[in-house]
Amino acid sequence: VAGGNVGEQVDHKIIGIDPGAGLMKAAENAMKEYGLDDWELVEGSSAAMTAALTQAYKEKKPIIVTGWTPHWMFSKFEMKYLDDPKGVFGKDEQIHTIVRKGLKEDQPSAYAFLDKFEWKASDMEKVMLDIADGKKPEEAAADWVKNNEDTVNKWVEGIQPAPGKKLTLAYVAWDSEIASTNVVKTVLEQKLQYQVELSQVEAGPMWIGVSNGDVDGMVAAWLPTTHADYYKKLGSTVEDLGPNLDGTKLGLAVPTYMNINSIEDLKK
Ligand code: PBE
Repeated sequence: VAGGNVGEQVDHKIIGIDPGAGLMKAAENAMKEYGLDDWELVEGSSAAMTAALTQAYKEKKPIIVTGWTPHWMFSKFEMKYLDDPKGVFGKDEQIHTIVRKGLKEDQPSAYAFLDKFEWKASDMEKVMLDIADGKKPEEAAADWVKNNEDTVNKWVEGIQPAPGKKLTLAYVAWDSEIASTNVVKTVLEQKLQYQVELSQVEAGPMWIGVSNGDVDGMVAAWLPTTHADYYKKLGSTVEDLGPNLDGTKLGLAVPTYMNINSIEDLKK
């Protein structure tokens, strides 16, 4: 590891993701709260962030990224969250399923399944890890569905298939949501005979799409904190089907070979 303080080592950069992510707003708040005035939060994408992390990790170089759980980075790499004594990144929250108003009447089968869909962080991580290891998202999702027949059958128990009916789901290219959305698509297609189209968009358009009915739903709403702004604006125009996953976390993450433990250490 290079000399100098941690700021100098990483050129005062925190590697962020797409600007629409709630995580980016949280990271900006953290920089304000901890007085990191001369630091820069680098915008990019989920994929660019993990590429930078993978490269730095290989060379044992210092790097600070915006991180979240569930995420494969914590199983592929030895990583730690920096302590957040001011609690800027919030507490554990849930990922919710959100659908457009009227879906219940138009597409009762899809609605019933989406309402039932719920899994564990470890399930999502398995799919994410397979994708990180090179499987195509559809392939990783299909494998997970095959290996979890009991769980999947419980989700669709008693629901009438809807052969050929079309459904559109929005998602953002966050690794976690690539995994969940592909699993939901696979179940809708394999078990309920839907024809599902996935629409990859930014976070704002994802929420707006469900709100104005351009898309039928999404399984990517992090609440109550991360997507609080979107929910405040659009929550009353959509239907919230509640949590599909519990136990998430957001923060600044670093490889454990870095000699810092807290966001406060970035000031030094
Ligand atoms: N994330 C992953 C998203 C939600 C899912 C934490 C990067 C966000 O920050 O909005």
